[in-house]
Amino acid sequence: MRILVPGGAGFIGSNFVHTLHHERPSWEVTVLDAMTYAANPATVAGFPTGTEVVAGSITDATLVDRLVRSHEVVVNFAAESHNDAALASPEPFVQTNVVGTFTLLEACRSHGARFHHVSTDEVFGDLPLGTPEAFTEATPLRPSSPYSATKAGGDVLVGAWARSFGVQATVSRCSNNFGPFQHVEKFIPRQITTLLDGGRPQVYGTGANVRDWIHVDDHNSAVLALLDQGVPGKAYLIGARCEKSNLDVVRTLLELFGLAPDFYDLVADRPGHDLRYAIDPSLLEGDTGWAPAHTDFHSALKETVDWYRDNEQWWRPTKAATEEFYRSRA
Ligand code: NAD
Ligand code: TDX
Repeated sequence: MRILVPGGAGFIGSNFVHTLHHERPSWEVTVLDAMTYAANPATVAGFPTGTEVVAGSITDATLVDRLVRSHEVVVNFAAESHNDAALASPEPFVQTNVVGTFTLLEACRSHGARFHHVSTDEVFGDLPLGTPEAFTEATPLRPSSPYSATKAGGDVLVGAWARSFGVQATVSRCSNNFGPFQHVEKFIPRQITTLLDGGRPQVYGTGANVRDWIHVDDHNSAVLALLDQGVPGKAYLIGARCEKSNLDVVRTLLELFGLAPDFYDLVADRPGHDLRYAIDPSLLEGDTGWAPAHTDFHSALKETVDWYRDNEQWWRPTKAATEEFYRSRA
């Protein structure tokens, strides 16, 4: 099997490359990645021997067509992925998340490739705080941010290409991921690396916003299950039933660092900040038998802290520019 992994140099895609190496050792893996600021050359340097890496954009129709022609399966992780970056400059999000998805779909249509598109629960907008309500496959798309609107745009293209053109395509919408190789702009790695530098975590608003956390390896095991068992034309939710407020997460980190529970700063809120995400993963569990392996959030978070402590050479080159981005927006 030859598999093309657009976005394979980013956080979730690079972990997927390692998952493939362990779970599907005979598969030939090609990564296509534009190597934006979000990709780390050290991630690529650590890929298993035999992984082919092509530098290029999913918006480049000629390149994408040539690559898809020689692969049976495409799993797309390529995206502009950061909400705060989309608020500062939305144009690349439209290009990559909408036009790039279109470009991949057209190539899959031409060459009959199986397509799996990795998306996010943020396409549903948000839920109220303090209710038991959760997103299901029946929840309507109601994106509230520039990032999630462009992800929803890509998702609906996939559904239309499956129905109208018969492309063998599935979509998965996952909750917030954490684990190794995540860019320090994101909430958990930002706070871990700030704490490693002796600084105080920076929490937006009151810290009451809730995210539903999943370890990146559990996300990727679900993607593999859907590649095998997903029904073309369907969109599935992936989540591990692990809702936490941002303050809960920060307090767990402070405990892991042996610091006082009030060692953090409340800072200006994100404009339009979604209140709460929560996933009901029953359909995925029922259809595929998938279950998450990292069910103890505290110990999975500790392992993630240890990874950043042990891999400073991986994140250090991006830390100062990331904090400068946040300072410039304050
Ligand atoms: P990331 O920003 O870490 O990685 C994205 C990768 O895509 C980077 O390597 C980047 O260089 C590459 N890329 C960007 N534009 C490209 C282009 N035009 N052509 C080719 N490559 C390009 O993001 P991530 O966190 O790994 O997210 C991957 C996917 O998973 C995204 O679609 C995101 O919406 C989705 N997702 C992420 C999370 C999360 O918590 N991180 C949760 C649910 C869904
Ligand atoms: O410094 C911070 N302080 C803070 O309070 C940062 C960076 C974030 N936050 C808050 C905002 C969110 O409520 O933490 C929460 C998580 O923030 P992000 O890591 O930026 O993630 P989020 O906006 O929830 O989106 C993430 O999950 C869904 C990914 O970045 C998306 O790619 C994915 O689709």
